Amino acid sequence: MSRLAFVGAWIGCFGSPMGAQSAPPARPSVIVVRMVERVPYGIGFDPVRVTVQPGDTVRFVQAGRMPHNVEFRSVPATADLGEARFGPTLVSVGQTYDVIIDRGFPPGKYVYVCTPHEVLGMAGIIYVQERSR
Ligand SMILES: [Cu+2]
Repeated sequence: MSRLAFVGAWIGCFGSPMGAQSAPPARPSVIVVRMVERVPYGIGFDPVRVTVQPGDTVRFVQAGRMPHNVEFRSVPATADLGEARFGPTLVSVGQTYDVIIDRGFPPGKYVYVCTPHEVLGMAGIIYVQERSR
């Protein structure tokens, strides 16, 4: 906080219009989750857990050779994921699949799996926070 205040004051010295404003609202972020296969821990989502805010995008990136997808298994009762509940299968390296955290994703805990590899423990969690303003 003190560092931010210092920077703000420093910018203000140069007459920037930014200097007089309060902190800008947080902008939507893209959070990358890679689908990986590696030794010795096997296949999985990396990172396994991510925390996001409404408006963010969770971007799944195929980084392995096996087909992977994202199927939500345990979500808040008020969630309405629509087609995002069962995502497409990614087959080629670098292919991506975006899950946009829109109104269908109210704050809470979202557990998902890769359908063909669930038995191997390929699962992850998205925590959707309240918008922090
Ligand atoms: Cu998989």
